[in-house]
Amino acid sequence: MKITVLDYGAGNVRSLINAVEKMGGSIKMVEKPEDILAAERLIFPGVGNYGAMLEILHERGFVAPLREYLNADRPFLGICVGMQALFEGSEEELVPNESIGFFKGRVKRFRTELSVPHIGWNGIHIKQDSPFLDGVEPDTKFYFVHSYHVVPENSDVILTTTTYDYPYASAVQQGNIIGTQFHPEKSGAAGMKLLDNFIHSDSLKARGPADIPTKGLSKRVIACLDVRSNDNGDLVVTKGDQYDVREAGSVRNLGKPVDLARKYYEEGADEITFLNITGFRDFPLEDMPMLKVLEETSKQVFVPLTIGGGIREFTDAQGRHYSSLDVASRYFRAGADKVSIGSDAVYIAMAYLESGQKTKRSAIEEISRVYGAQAVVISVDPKRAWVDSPEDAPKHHVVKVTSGEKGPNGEAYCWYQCTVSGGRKAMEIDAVALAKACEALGAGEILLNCIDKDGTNSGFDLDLINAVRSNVTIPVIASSGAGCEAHFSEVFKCTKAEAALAAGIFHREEVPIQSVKQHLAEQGIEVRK
Ligand code: 1PR
Repeated sequence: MKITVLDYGAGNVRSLINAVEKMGGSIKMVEKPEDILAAERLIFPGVGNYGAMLEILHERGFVAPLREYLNADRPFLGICVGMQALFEGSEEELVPNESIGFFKGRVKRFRTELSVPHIGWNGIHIKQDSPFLDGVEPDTKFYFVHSYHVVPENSDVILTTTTYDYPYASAVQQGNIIGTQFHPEKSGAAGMKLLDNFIHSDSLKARGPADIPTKGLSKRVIACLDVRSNDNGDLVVTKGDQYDVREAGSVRNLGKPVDLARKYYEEGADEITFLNITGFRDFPLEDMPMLKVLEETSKQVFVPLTIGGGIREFTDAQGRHYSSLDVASRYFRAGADKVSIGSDAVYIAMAYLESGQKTKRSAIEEISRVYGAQAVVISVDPKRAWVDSPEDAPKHHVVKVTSGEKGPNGEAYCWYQCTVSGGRKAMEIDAVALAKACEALGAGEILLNCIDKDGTNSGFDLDLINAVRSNVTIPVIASSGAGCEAHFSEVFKCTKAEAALAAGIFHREEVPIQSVKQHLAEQGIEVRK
């Protein structure tokens, strides 16, 4: 079956193409308006900003043929913003452009105390018996990443609801027109089954109402691959102890990036993060192997992929300037769903805090504006700066260390000093101030490392995680220090972190991902099985 894909240039379409091809579909990309009406089955994947999406659809003359295609009730799957586009308008942006308006209703921002964006694996309560959902087991979870959701006027079009503080419509269907807020192409085997159904079912029409409830949002378990060239010039997964990746003078080699990413996907990792740890000094677009790694990984791994390292503006030896948006765009096209900004975020936040002005031109602001907040992760690399009391560091967020650990002179308090360039340079900003500033500038998630804990197997830094998580409303990924299954339940019970990331224990095969998940489930913590 030929599947036509409407790509308006935002986000990671490569993963969808790879997923459709894996399920036996052949791809035709929409190049001109006529291609829409010529489609047999049309998929409209959308990521990013609603207003930017609509502007491009209008500019390229796609709105009229899309309306005609939809009104003819021909097979259509809109994903995320590609579903939202079918409604009459969005709170995300008061855009001058008219929306498609196939479904009555609007797109609204989450109104909740929970962190927004809603990121992670969540259940779907099935409301229509649709061939599109055939084969979905009870309690199956799908991958969501969004700050806005649709509110249909007619509840009969709701295909599924999902609960994030309150239930909302997470998929809609009318006739052959289907929209999902979640990403089938990022939802592992369960999502692949839905794409298979869309591609191959003779009829997509729902057979009638249904009422199959489900469970809620999972805590995420993320596998992290620190990648760099070793001394022979091979790109390897490495791992440091407190950021020192050399052993007996050589860079530790723990495996090949694509092979390890696939292994962790198959073992049940909810996301994969690649950190190009020398990206701060090597311009990543010259470091083509990293783009290749993503391209190859996205053919085999159908959960979200984050890439970090070297996301910043750059002028090459020939004088050609690349904005941070150019760099990020290359990564998204290669298969990344999110980019993670480390060093540059520190410089951006410090400049913002000093001037009080948003320039709109920083990497955080630009990438977030074009690709959406959910695509911008801030990787924070703090280390403890010990003090005797909060008065000793009045400009910083000081915490009392509750683990019993003490500074070199018996200090019981510390603040978390941010670093740049892979931990090499300490800066005059603390992790809480950095996280708050980056949230204000449009970041969607915090990846919270801790140099003191990294590679120590001694557990996550709960004080740091609590300090940051209680000062932002975006999700926080706890990182650094995982040494056993119990450290994961501890971080989820003692903090409000939405996800926990580990590297060393997975690479050294000390703790399999499945036993982390099993342990969490036994402890009553919701996980994707
Ligand atoms: O500054 O934007 O170019 O980004 C560089 C990125 O590379 C940052 O995200 C930074 O965290 C990362 N990085 C730089 N140097 C190192 C290093 O180790 N020498 N890796 C490094 C940091 C990432 C952690 C690690 C956890 C879990 N490591 O996420 O994976 O601490 O480890 P564990 O479970 O083994 O304890 P830029």
